[in-house]
Amino acid sequence: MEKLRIAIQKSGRLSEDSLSLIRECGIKFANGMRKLKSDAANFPIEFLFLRDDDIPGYVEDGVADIGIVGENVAVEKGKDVEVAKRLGFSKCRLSLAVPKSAEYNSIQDLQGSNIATSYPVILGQFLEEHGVKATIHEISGSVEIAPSIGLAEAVCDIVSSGSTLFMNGLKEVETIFRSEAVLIKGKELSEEKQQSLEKLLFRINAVQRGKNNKYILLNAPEESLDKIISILPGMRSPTVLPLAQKGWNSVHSVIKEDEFWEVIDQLREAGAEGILVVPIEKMIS
Ligand code: PRT
Ligand code: ZN
Repeated sequence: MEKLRIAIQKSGRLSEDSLSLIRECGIKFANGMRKLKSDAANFPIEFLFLRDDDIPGYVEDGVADIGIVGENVAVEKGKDVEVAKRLGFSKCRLSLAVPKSAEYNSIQDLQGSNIATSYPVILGQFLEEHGVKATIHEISGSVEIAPSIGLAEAVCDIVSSGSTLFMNGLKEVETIFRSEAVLIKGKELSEEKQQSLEKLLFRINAVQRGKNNKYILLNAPEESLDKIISILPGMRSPTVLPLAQKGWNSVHSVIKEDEFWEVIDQLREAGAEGILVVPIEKMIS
């Protein structure tokens, strides 16, 4: 069978989460990260380990069929690839920052300035949309030092915690792009490869849904059973099993991770006891 080729960052911020996701999809492979290529034992897929900057180009050219990169890189490279799935990890933002002491009221303050960045395309688009004319200095690393060495009055760089900007005496003034890891695909895949991709996406969805939901078990006194059931959203409706102790039932359901604390409070108020919340490994819709 023709193997689906996936490009993954060789070593960097995306590598570990990309490989964990593949593993959570039940795909077994030799963790030969030092190698350029690797095979899977139980899925028609082949791994290419590359620098993230090269991944969109390789996917466009068909050297790889799919790849995992930061959306910032996918957009900046401007290659003919499409996002097949947002993956929810490596979240960060691309922001403009200026020295702490600089006065900043709006983007118009950057008219005529010099801005250092590794993202000239995304920045250029943003400046154009806002009618700002500035000189973009493209540098490939350590963008945050540009103001202190006199290269630029502002920088446009990836921010996650904000501590790099802070340590370099800069303040974040505009967020111009929000990013997360994405699975990109080339325009044309053979039918066999497309089928493997769909199989992979089905598994990724099941893993993501599992992460976004929790399995909940609780004991409910007979008199508040209806109330408790009405609080639980559930996939269909909760499972209710009688306990050995008369007048009590065990109720099982699934709740969304982000609704979880609110629902727990309501359940306790309604008389639920012995509440257990357990992770779900995979959830098939
Ligand atoms: O070697 P290779 O070219 O493959 O890797 P790379 O060094 O170009 O990329 P890498 O591994 O640093 O980042 C890969 C992707 O991770 C990026 O394209 C982003 O999509 C995402 N990501 C998430 C980040 C960050 N968080 C991040 N914090 N990429 C970079 N940073 C850097 C940023 O450039 C800045 O220097 O971390 C610093 C800011 O972090 P805070 O926490 O101090 O704000
Ligand atoms: Zn890179």
